[in-house]
Order: sequence, then C-alpha cells, then structure tokens
Amino acid sequence: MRVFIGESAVDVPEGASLLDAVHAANRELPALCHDERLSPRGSCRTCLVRADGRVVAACTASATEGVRVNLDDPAARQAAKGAVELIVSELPARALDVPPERSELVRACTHFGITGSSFSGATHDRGVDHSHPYVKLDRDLCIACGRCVAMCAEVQGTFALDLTGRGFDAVVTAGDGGPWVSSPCVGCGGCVDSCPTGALSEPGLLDPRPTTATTATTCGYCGVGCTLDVHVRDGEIAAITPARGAPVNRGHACIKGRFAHAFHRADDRLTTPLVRRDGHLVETTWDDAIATIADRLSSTRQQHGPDAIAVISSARATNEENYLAQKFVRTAIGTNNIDNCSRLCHAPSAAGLTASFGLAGGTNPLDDLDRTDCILLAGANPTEAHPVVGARIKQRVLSGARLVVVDPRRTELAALADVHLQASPGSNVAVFNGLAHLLIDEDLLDHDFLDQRTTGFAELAALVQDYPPDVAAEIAAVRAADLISAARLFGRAHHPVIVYGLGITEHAHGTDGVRTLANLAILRGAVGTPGCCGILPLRGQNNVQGASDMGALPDVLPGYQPVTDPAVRNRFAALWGRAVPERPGLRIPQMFDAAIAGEVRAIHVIGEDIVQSDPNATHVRAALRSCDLVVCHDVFPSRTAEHADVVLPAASFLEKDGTFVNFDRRFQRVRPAVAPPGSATSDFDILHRIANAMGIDLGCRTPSAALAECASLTPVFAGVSHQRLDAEGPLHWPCRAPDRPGEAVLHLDGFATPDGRAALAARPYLPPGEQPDGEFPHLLITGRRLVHYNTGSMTRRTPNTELLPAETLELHPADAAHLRVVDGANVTVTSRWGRATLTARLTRDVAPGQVFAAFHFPDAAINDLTSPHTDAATGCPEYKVTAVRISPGP
Ligand SMILES: Nc1nc2c(c(=O)[nH]1)N[C@H]1C(S)=C(S)[C@@H](COP(=O)(O)OP(=O)(O)OC[C@H]3O[C@@H](n4cnc5c(=O)[nH]c(N)nc54)[C@H](O)[C@@H]3O)O[C@H]1N2
Ligand SMILES: Nc1nc2c(c(=O)[nH]1)N[C@H]1C(S)=C(S)[C@@H](COP(=O)(O)OP(=O)(O)OC[C@H]3O[C@@H](n4cnc5c(=O)[nH]c(N)nc54)[C@H](O)[C@@H]3O)O[C@H]1N2
Ligand SMILES: [Mo]
Repeated sequence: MRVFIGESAVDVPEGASLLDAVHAANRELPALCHDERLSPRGSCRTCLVRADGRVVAACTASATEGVRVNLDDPAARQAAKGAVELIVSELPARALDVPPERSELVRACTHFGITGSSFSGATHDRGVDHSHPYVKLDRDLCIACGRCVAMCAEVQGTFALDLTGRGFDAVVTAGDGGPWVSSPCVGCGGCVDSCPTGALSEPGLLDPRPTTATTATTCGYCGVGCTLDVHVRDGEIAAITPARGAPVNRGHACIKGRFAHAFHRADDRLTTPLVRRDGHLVETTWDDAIATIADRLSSTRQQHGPDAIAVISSARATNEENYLAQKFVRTAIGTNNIDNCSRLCHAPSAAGLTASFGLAGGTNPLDDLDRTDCILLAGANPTEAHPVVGARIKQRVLSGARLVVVDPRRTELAALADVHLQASPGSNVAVFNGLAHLLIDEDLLDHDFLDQRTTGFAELAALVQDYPPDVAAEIAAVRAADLISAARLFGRAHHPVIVYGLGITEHAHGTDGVRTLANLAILRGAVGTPGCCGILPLRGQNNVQGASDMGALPDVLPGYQPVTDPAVRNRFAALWGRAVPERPGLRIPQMFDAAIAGEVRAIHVIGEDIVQSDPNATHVRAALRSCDLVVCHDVFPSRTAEHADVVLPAASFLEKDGTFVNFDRRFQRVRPAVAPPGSATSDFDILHRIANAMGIDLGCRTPSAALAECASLTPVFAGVSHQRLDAEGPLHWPCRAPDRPGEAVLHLDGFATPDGRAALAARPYLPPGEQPDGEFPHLLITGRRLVHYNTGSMTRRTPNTELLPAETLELHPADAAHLRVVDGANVTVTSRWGRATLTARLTRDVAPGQVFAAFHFPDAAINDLTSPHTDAATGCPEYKVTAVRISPGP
C-alpha cells in the first residue's frame, strides 16, 4: 500500500500504522508510549499528525491507501508539543541530562524545542530503587507511559510490573511494591530497554559518558542464538542490548545474555599460558607452552600411535574453531578421537531425529511457534534454560494455545499447563507409548500422511497395544485421565508442536525417548507437511549444534558425512592433502575409560570443564591422572585445569570472529566487540599455533576461509559464507548454494531417510539405569537454573551471584519432615558413586521421593554423585536419574 509522508511516497504492508509509515520514510516522530514490540497504546498524544485532514495519533491510526500525512501541521504539532510539555512539567530538570541516545524524551524535547524551563513544575522526591544488580529505577524520571509494564507482560510474560498511584503520582512498581530485587522480575531487561526517559536504567548506562562503539554479535550462552548489540566505552563493555528486529529474539533477551558480561574482565581470567613444573602450574611464554604441547603430542603419537590422543572440542567455541579442531585431529594427529559436549546433551536427538527423519536438526524454525495451537513441552524448562523461547511459549499460551507439559517437576510452564504429566524420571518411553496408544485408539491420526510418507505403523500399533492408559500411567506414576486429556489436546490440535529438552535425552534410553516422542508428531502428520510446526529440540550450548555440524564428532565429518564412507573420506583427503582415518573414534565416556586402561595417553580439552560437567567425576579425575599429557584451553582456571599439564588462555565469544549455529539451525555471525585480556587468544589461533609447531599447516588462515573450506566440502552448507551472512543476515542450513535460501522447514519434499519416509519406532519402555532401593531411596534429578550457566564459570563471575549465591537441594516437605530436615539446613547427599553437601530448600515443585539440584557451583559437586550409566545408542550420560540417600548435616 502506498502512502505519502510529506512529499515522499512510501510502500507499507497491510495493517501498518501511520507511525510505521513515518519510520519507513526515515522521518522522526516522538512517540513516547510506543514500542514496536508492543501492542499500540495511543495514550501519550505525542505522535499527533494530520492525515487527510484529521488530527490523529500516528501510532494507533492505520495506514490507508493513498493517505497523505503531514508531519508539520501546526495544530497537530502544537497539540503534541503541549502533551510533551505537560509530561515534563512534572519532571526534574535532570531528566534532560540523560544522553539523547538513551532518552526518547530528551529527543522529543529537542524536536519540539522544549527547554529546561518547562521542567520547573511540581517535583517529587520518590527516590531510587537500586536493590537489583541490573535494573535500576529512578522513580522521579518515570512518566507512567506503561511501556515497561507492557514489556514485562506482553514480551516477557512475567507480569512483575505495574503502575501504581494516580495521575502525576503514577510510577512503576515491581511485585508487591517492595524492593525490585525481591519481586518476580527475571532480569530480562525488557523494561530498561523500552523505557523512554532513563527512569529504568542499568549500571553501565548510569554513567553519563556516551558509548563509543556498538558491535552486533550472537549471544555465547545458550543455543537460542539471540542477536545482541554490544556497546563499548573505552575498550570495556558498557552494556549489551538485544538487537531490535533480530530474527530469533525480536528485541528480547534474558538476564545472562543481556547483563552477565562482567566475567570478561574478571580478575582471575586466564591471560597467560601456564605449564606444570614440579607439580605446580606456573606462568610461561606462548612459545614454551606451544612447543611443550607439540613435542609431547608428537612423542605420544610416535610411541603409542595417533589413537592414544583424544581431543574434546568446545560447543562454546565457533564453527570455524570446531572445523579447525576436527581437521587438526584428523590430519595433524591422524585419529577420529574427537567429540564435543553434544555427547552429554543432545546426542540422542541427533541419533533419534536422524533415524526418524534423516537429518540431525530440529525440523522447524522458532517462528512456527506463533502458529501453533497446542504445545507438547517434554523434559524442558525453557523459562529458565532458554528464556527467550520460554517467553514465546508463554505468549502463545496466553493467546490461547493449549499446553501439555511432561516433567517430573512443577516448572513455571508446568504450573501454567492445561495438563501437567508429572511423570517419574526415566519413564518417558512409557508416557509417549501411552500417548501413541491413545492417538491410535481414538483415531487421532493423519491417515494419508501415514500411508504415503511413513514406515513402521503396523509394528508401532502392535507394540503400543501393551501401553493402554492405565499401564502407561502406572509406570510413569501419573493419572490415566491426564494421559487421555493430553492425547486429546495434542491429537485434536490443528498445528501441534513438540518442544523438548534434556529430560528426554539424558537417560539410559534417551534415543528411545526421542524416537517415541517423534512418533507422536509423525502420527499426526505434524512434521514435514505444509503449515506444520514440527519438532524442536532445545539444543543447549550457544554452538552445540554447530560443533556437531562441523564434524567435531568421532564418526562423522562436517555435515554428518560418515568417516566410514570411502567416497567422503577421499573428498576430504583430496582437499586436505592427508588421508582421513577410517575407523570411528572414541566418544567422551570411552575416552576416559581408555585413559584408565592406558590406551589413551593424552587428552586435549578445548572449552569444556570435564571434571565439573561429566558424570561420575571421580572416574574423570582418575582418567586425567592416568594420562601422560592433559592440555586445556579455557577462559578461567577450571576444575579441569587443575589436572592439566598445560593451560592456554582462550578468548571468549565477546572477543572473537566466526559463526555459531543456533538450535533452529541458523548460522549467525559472531563478531569481536572487545580485545581479549593479556595474551589470551582465540581457540582458532591456538590450534594453528600447535599445528605449526608440529610442522603442519592447517590452511584456512582466517575464520572466513575456514567456513568457506567447510562449505566447499559439505553440500548442506555449500551456500553459507561470512560474506553472505554479513550481507543477508542469518541463514538456515540446509543451504545448498550461494544463490539459494536456507531451508527453514525440513522434509517438505520428502524425508532425508534412505527411503524418503519418516520412520515410526516401536521401542518398549525399559527401566532407567538407576533405581531407588532401601539404601538409596531418593531419586536425584539434575538440571539448570535461570541465572547460572552450566559449570557457572562465567555467571559466577558476574553480579548474577547476588541473585543466586549457591546451590540448593530441592526437597519435598514430606520427605524433609521424614528426614527431620528444615529449610536451609545442610544435608549430605550420597549416591553409589560419591557424595556432596548442599543446603536443603523445601518445595512442592518436586514430587515426594525426588530431589533436584543444578551443577553450577563446583563446591556443590553434583557430578561426584551422577552415575556412569549412559544411553545405549549414543553414550549420553543418565544425568537425570541417580539414586541417592539424604542425611541431615554435612
Ligand atoms: N540458565 C541456564 N540456561 C541454560 C543452561 C544453563 O546451565 N543455565 N545450559 C544450556 C544447556 S548446555 C542445555 S543442554 C540446555 C538444557 O535445557 P533443558 O533441557 O531445559 O534443561 P534441564 O533443566 O537440564 O532439564 C529440563 C527438564 O527435564 C526435566 N526432567 C528430568 N527428568 C525427566 C524425565 O525423566 N522425563 C521428563 N519428561 N522430564 C525430565 C527436569 O525436571 C527439567 O525441568 O540449557 C541451556 N541453557
Ligand atoms: N549433573 C549434570 N551434569 C551435566 C548436565 C546436567 O544436566 N546435569 N548437563 C550436561 C550438558 S547438557 C552440558 S552441555 C555440559 C556442559 O558442560 P561444560 O561444557 O563443561 O560447561 P560450560 O560451563 O558451558 O563451559 C565449559 C568451559 O568452557 C569455557 N569457555 C567458555 N567459552 C569458551 C571459549 O570460547 N573457548 C574456550 N576454550 N573455553 C571457553 C568456560 O569457562 C568453561 O570452563 O554439562 C553436562 N553436565
Ligand atoms: Mo548442553
């Protein structure tokens, strides 16, 4: 539709407002209650314009074909100016001191020629609330526009904020009006980001000096892949804000990506290489550290063969670094002993989705959530672990989508669900077979899809005969009636979507869990069909999808091309100039076993704290002690570093160049915003230096060249390059040519399985590896908390610790009474594998007989407790089920 803003004609889509048209014409118009992320409010009257003769608020008036908008109409302008003058008449003059780039109000005053004298009206003295480490409130600058309240409700879905008081006294308050930090605020920063006056601000922006540079990059915490703008002042990060219009996060973020950046200048950051001398790690030069590693890797290789070396690559690092790591291992060392933390996480997703559909990625983009009318959320806690996705799920549910949650704990979303199947840990396959039984029994099936595009229906139908609702309910300890309700909600939805996480994968039968969950999408024809919403694994680390995509895995080269395929190997060997070893290498748990058996003699770890994050830590420590050489690259002195012979200081994501692949298969750019401290450098640079010292040139000197090389060898990434990402923005894979778009939805033209059909899986329920018994009567579930991230190495070095200073053990009050434990008391948790001391926190969010803890704090060594049981198909640890005994006292 064509509209006219002054003399210029602009085209805007149907449904656009006049304000959108003004912005499309690149004209400024103050609009103090407006934010494009929110529904229009039209309350402040500062965007008045004349449109076809009438004075209207541009933010709420719809654009119509041919409408003529006059921004300079004297009457409209006078009325708008009056509205701003009325607002500022109640503000202190210091409202004008906020730098214009941070205050729409200051810009509005400039626009209308309003000066400090207009601010001399009544003044308040309502004070500040600086109780929260990140969200700082200056009440006297609040104009009660309501944008913060709307951000919290409409975008974040937390409803923590409100406007209280009347008229000019109205001001934002959090929670019940007490200190901000005690409110339900989750620190997403949406309110700060939208505030037009600086009433809500954040530490780095309270400093009046302007920031000097802004770099757009991708968040280095979880796999959602939010685009962030990093604002720098004097070479230091002043603030990080979500990029407006970013495809994944749409101008939203969470407390980690938005605020938890202080780690990058923490006092104990590694800035110099360390080498072990006489039992102690001491500082050394890069030349010495690199020569030590190169010499000892070379001699290990000579004496014991290349398979005596194992490398763990990093899902925190970029694609280009992972590409180089696997190239280094396969060419410079000559082994396939390379793996990444996908093994501990979503390896069962890769295996299960490949078996069901032929590709290892989630099938649909996040945006398809906007279309769904029923979400089956299984074993995932996105409001804590993927908060931007969690908020989007809440938005969908608030606008009417139904929600079924399968989780042994009452998570935030479980509490909001239509049906919460509080299934016992390890019972997923029984639940999903029970749901499949009901879908078949009640004929909630897509018969055409099943006939034309799937295999295995008869076998599945026969198997799930054994899982009528009462049987499945009994195994999972849920009510049969709830299973039936859940099956009907999912079965009758027009656009059902499945979203899942580690509660499905980190089990002794994790791959079976993924496959039986995928069955439900297949039975409904909800995957690979036009308009479907598909199945979305919430991949964990910022680049765990990418680390695996790049071939940092023992059995596949980039793009999941098998090392066992001679044609594939030859293609890589031809370009690399070295043979690619044909025998698949060791998986992470096998590396430790092999080290203890004396077969692996050197372990080289890039960006993973295996001593804190792998299960059965006693075994991991023993494995490291058995090695002749342990090397690690990290940002901080990790628990693993304590066992290393050489420790190299790595640059963090804020300091390097490359790409990540997020959970919905998007390649996105990572750009350096600040310089690494001291002599720290990128994992990319480190790998090149080690290879050079071993006399090998890995080629691809720059990250851009590395991705180009990878694309040239990998058909599904053939169209991806730094140049294209810089020019066009994120690209989904598969992206098969430079002139073709990425494929956001998979399998529309047929599944990628050998026969082109989706494979239903008839898998029986098998009990978990660990069971409670008389000696270990409780089940420990492990997982995550909002403000800390994995081993906590980064978030513990930020003010996030003010919000959560230590780990707790969540315990049901009935169990606590039985054990004579009160809230806040120390308890000792003992498993068959180790023990840990924690503080008890009583909550009904866990079921009786079950306890929960996260693994973010090294002094609450949760992985001293977890067992060596792993998923039979993939080796993924059974982190979610450990039998424990709880006793009062340390
Ligand atoms: N704040 C924060 N965010 C993170 C991380 C972090 O450490 N902190 N880590 C990142 C990483 S690496 C990952 S992989 C993701 C993980 O993200 P999620 O998969 O969401 O994380 P978890 O909390 O480990 O587990 C999810 C849920 O599984 C449930 N669960 C446990 N056992 C079972 C079961 O048998 N059946 C079912 N149905 N559910 C079960 C747990 O109660 C828990 O609520 O998060 C990423 N994002
Ligand atoms: N009990 C229990 N244990 C678990 C899980 C669970 O649910 N329960 N979940 C598992 C899962 S899903 C995962 S993914 C793992 C995660 O386990 P890890 O990967 O070990 O944990 P992280 O804290 O993410 O980061 C690892 C290290 O990388 C460093 N680092 C960060 N960025 C970079 C970089 O760019 N380069 C380098 N060289 N280093 C960097 C960090 O400082 C940190 O020490 O934990 C697993 N462990
Ligand atoms: Mo993970």
